[in-house]
Amino acid sequence: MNIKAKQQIIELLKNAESPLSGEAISKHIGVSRTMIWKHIQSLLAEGYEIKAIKKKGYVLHQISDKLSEMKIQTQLQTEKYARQILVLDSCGSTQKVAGEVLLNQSCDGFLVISEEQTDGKGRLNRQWASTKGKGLWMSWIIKPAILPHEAPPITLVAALAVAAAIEKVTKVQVDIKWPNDLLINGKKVGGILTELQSTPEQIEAIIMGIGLNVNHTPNDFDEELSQIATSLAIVSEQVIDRVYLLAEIALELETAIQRFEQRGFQPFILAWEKQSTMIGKTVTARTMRETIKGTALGINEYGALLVDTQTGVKSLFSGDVTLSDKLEL
Ligand code: BT5
Repeated sequence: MNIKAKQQIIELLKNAESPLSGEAISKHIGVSRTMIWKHIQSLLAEGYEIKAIKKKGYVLHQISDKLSEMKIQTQLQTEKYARQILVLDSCGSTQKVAGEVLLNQSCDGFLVISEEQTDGKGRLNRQWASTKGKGLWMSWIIKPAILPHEAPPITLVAALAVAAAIEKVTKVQVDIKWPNDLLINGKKVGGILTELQSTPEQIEAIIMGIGLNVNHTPNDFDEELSQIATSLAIVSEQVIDRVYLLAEIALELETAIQRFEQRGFQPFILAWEKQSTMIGKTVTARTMRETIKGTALGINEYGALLVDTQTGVKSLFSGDVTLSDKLEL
């Protein structure tokens, strides 16, 4: 359906001081009254509260917070990212849906986003809680011009980009925890799950899942999660416009990944280390093979975490790291 016409209808209704008839709207934007009616039905389905007052016309009662392609497209400043979008009301996992999208088309910057996930995933098949209408649960299909062995730091690049967007929108400082967590005040506000589809020679696609707790109130988390998780609304004490935040994430992500393709991870190292409060602290790191304790020194050009242990400096390529005196996240 014509996105521009729907935007025009919303703008007209927003600025109107009295009800606007279908005929008046039709004259303003130059489409038939039947089409106006169809557009209004579609806006209602997107969650806008538009009332039809008999013999007078339409009134907009409430702008909807529901995600829609129209709203997202209106705010985007990107070249490629999120220019193709699939917006879902509910799905198991956006990662899975993105994988299916990839089978049919292979577009760089394609976004799958859902109001709710019934089977959201973290790393190693852990569960990711994805409450309806409260967060940004999304998967980006990215086709970077890099070699497979250059891919691992892309998660850290994305974490920096998402942190920058959050800070711009909420003015709250974000801490990034190696390798894929976004924390605020020591609690997890978001996580990133990077899945690579690759042959030894070339990357076919990266499906980058980003989950962000946005407008949750404390009651939206179950008891266990409420100990370790928070949302942007809780920490900033305001309701966040999810579409605005998404548009900022898209822009930061597109810019950062372009830079990563051109110059590798080196230009991100200092910024990453500055954004992470863990550097210089005593940490416990659990990998598939071992648990080590030591001082987090920083990261290297491959995105590995460098930990100074009693037996020398170790580079970690995957795993979970916690401050030695903190709760597990
Ligand atoms: C992550 O895994 O942090 C990656 C999360 C990625 C989620 C996105 S949402 C869109 C896309 N589609 C998906 O199906 N997934 C991606 P990990 O580091 O393994 O952390 C998982 C752990 O975080 C869980 O074991 C919980 O302890 C905790 N957790 C689960 N849900 C959470 C939430 N909503 N907020 C904060 N922490 C959560």
